Amino acid sequence: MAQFEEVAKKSVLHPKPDGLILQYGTAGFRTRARDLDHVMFRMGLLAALRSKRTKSTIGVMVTASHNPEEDNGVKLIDPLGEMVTPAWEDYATQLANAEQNGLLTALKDIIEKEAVNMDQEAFVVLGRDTRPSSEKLSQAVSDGVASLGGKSHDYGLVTTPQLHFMVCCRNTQGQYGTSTTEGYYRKLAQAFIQLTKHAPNRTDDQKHLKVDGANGIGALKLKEMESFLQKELQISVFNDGREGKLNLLCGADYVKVQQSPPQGVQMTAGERCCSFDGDADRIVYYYVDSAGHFHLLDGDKIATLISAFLKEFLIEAGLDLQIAVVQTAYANGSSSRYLGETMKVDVYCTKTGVKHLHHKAQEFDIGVYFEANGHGTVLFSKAAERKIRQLANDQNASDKRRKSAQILESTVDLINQTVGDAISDMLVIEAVLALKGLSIQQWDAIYTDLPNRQLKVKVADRRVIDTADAERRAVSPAGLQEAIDALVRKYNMSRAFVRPSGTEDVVRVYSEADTQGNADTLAYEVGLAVY
Ligand code: 16G
Ligand code: ZN
Repeated sequence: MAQFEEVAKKSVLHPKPDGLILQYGTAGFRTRARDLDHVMFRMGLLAALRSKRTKSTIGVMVTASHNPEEDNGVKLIDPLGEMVTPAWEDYATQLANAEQNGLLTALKDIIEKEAVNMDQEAFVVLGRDTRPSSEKLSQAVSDGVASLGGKSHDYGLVTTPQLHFMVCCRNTQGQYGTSTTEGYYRKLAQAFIQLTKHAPNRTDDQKHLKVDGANGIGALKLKEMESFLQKELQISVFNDGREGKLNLLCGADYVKVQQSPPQGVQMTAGERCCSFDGDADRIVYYYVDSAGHFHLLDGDKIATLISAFLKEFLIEAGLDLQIAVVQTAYANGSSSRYLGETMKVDVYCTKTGVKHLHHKAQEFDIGVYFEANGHGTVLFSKAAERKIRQLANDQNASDKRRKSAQILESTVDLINQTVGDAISDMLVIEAVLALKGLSIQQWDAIYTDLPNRQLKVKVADRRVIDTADAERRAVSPAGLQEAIDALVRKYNMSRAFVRPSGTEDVVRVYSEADTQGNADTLAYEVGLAVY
């Protein structure tokens, strides 16, 4: 077939280094940029097949998120803006690892297994982060799409969540929004302005926010968005990429893991600051107090703030909708306890990785999901959304109920339901703080984090570690969990677990305990037990 001839011809221009094996991991392929050209071409092929199979637009994002600038990566986005379905992750791995002379066989194998109609058209949208390698790699993706006769549209520099948004808009005939960056800014800004009308007396301090852009795409996009916000939020962007290196000593991952402020942000006591990661799908907040102590408000604090807000207005509106919070093993024990015992919402734990949380959150009327690292969003079921919108427009309802429903409706519009989104989450948080009249210190004081520590350990083969119970227990190698249990028993209010990373060749260790010293020692000891 002519199509396959074209693939054969073009693939020679994107050769696979012999013997290189890569895995479609937690969030796609991720490794040194120089090893990725063939993967990109092949992901173009796969995206074209997925598009034919689903008769929908598929997204391909070129980014390595919070990884160092020298790395890159790629992930596929399914029709409704969600992560590509697991069976296709396996195809991605097979296709990426086929040696050059086995590529067509691997491709035909997928076509056969999925009964892909090759006469169907394919349409793929592309996006990329600001890494120097991203443009060329993105070109390799579109070569792949074209060699199967597919068409593509390149959005160029966009945040990961913006591309998810575009895919969803395109496949829902514009119901979710307009599939341009301007459409995205307009939708979010309108919802934000609508929402903050319910907090008419915001001071200049409350309207001002400092953002660490991790020297990445988020900084660029925030500047583009500024005018749409009509001064309702005044953002000072630091680490905007003009000088510093992407993710180096800054960004959400750095701040969360180091538990210290990023370089390059001038902070004064009590001021609200936040950090995005390299592709702007994560956010954490923080401040320094008057004694100079650093306070981090991570994904768990964000989940608590947002779910408390939603719950309050659901009650005010008299809407009987079930709300649940989904977390991972990394969630601070204090947060899970507060959510369950004080706020009385259902709390669930899943494996690390957005797709797992997202999937679980879909089971509820309203599913709030956040990883402690700051990746998360809120999902509203179709029925929940319909009830909220109906009440918001119901002239027979009491003013109080209608107004509460209007607040919920604007919140729905402000949230990027396709995936965690630093820009959207930031606007939600800013609006909630404004409506509730909370300072960042008051938000922080809702509950107190247990001191905790994260470490990574290099081992010969991280795959020997197998986990169960949402990664909270190690089932192999034999004896490891017993060793961890014995260590944990030595400390008060303690907990620890290990898991193989899905994005780096390391084992991650997490601990928490009554004091920082104990959490540190426990993590260190568990690290030794793994080694
Ligand atoms: C990826 C995941 C993130 C997860 C992290 C864990 C997505 C979009 N991103 O960045 O959710 O927290 O991996 O990395 O799923 P690790 O497996 O190396 O600890
Ligand atoms: Zn990211």
